Amino acid sequence: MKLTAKSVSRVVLAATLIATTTGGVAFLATTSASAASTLGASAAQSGRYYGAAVAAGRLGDSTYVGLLNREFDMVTAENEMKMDATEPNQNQFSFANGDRIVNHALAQGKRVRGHTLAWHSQQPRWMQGMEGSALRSALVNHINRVASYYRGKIYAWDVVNEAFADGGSGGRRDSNLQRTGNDWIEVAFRTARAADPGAKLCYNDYNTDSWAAAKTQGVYRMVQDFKARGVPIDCVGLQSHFGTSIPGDYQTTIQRFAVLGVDVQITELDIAGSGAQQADSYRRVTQACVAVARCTGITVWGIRDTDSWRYPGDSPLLFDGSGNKKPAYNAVLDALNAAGPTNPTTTTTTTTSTTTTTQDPGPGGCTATASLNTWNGGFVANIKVTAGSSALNGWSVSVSLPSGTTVTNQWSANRSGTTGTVTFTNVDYNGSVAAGQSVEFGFQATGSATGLSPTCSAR
Ligand code: 9MR
Repeated sequence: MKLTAKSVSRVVLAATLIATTTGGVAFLATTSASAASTLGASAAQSGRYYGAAVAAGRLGDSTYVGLLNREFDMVTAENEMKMDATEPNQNQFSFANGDRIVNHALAQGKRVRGHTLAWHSQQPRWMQGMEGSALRSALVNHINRVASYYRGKIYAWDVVNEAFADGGSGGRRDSNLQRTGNDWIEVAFRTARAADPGAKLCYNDYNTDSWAAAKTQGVYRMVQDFKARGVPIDCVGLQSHFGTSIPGDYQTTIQRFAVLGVDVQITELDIAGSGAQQADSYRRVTQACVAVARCTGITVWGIRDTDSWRYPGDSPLLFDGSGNKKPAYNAVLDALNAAGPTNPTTTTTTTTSTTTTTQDPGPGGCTATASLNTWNGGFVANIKVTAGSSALNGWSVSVSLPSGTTVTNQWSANRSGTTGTVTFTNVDYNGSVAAGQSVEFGFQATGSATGLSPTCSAR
């Protein structure tokens, strides 16, 4: 989205949206009645996060960094991890500015949302001129390299940003990426999953806040389709760049996406206005999120008004230019505290998967079950290893693969073999499993998963 008066007014007219992601595992509050005094701590009481977009160029500003360190527990790079920033020349990668933000966040115990692996905008010049299969390959390479580089450090990636058209069509936006074929989005998600299996994978867009909007419906149909076909998607980001009002059906939008089995995250929140009106709008957004278990966090798109992409036309954030709390800040804090301490409901994964239980876990034994995300030509298998009635001090899982199937990578396990019977064993941190407890590992393969049936034994 470009910063123009037109786009901001369009947001004012059209927007309402929220998004969240959940890990399914919430943080437990340590007290039941005390109100927390920072955004991050108050959100954590209900298992959520409160984040901000951060610019590397402001990390030398002590007021800015003071607010960041004190108030927020999730960080998004405002521009530094986009395609133009990370691959300025084809196959030459540049992570210095992204690293400044990621390293600051991790050193402060904060988590990071990755933004963004694929977008029609802010492409490097070399990519802008590409099309067809060359562009598709460049896209896959970009996602592979960037997501692999940051592997293990990212809570959730905005894998694809703003791929749907504005207006009433509910269809895709025209772009060089879209013209490589309608499957480009699912290819992007599968590539990201393989490169960083531990990150949640989100689709992120604006003006998808109102349930009544055609654009919202288009994104909803895509997520529904992805879930039905096992395309890996974990979350939907509602950017939520708002005018002074919030769509009346915003919570409905959040709820409807959540029911599809994805987390919802509010990813780029900012709201025009001032004083009590702005505070009320921020309160309503916060309340809409905390009302839905799978709305797992909120990120504001900047810290002080003067840091906002919308300044000076709007003063849409929670702190004024001097770093003072605005009425909107207090409204958000109160709404977050009113929500806690409760945990977002632990969620069940509803991917299109087959689960096969093998062997009975006797004393000293174990079971292995496989959940599959399959596509034409490959699959990801997540394997759950469960100890029987006594603890394990090491485990080994064998999988017989159909002819023509080849393992390409694995995580949280060692592997021997790539075809035929492939054996996975625990790594140093997941070999000890208490009686009845489980650990998980996974692998990706090309070929078919037909008949995949893991067997587990203790080592
Ligand atoms: O806030 C970002 C601004 O500094 C950049 O100039 C702009 C370039 O497109 O991107 C802004 O962030 C956008 C985000 O990456 C995607 N959603 C819309 C945001 C505001 O335009």
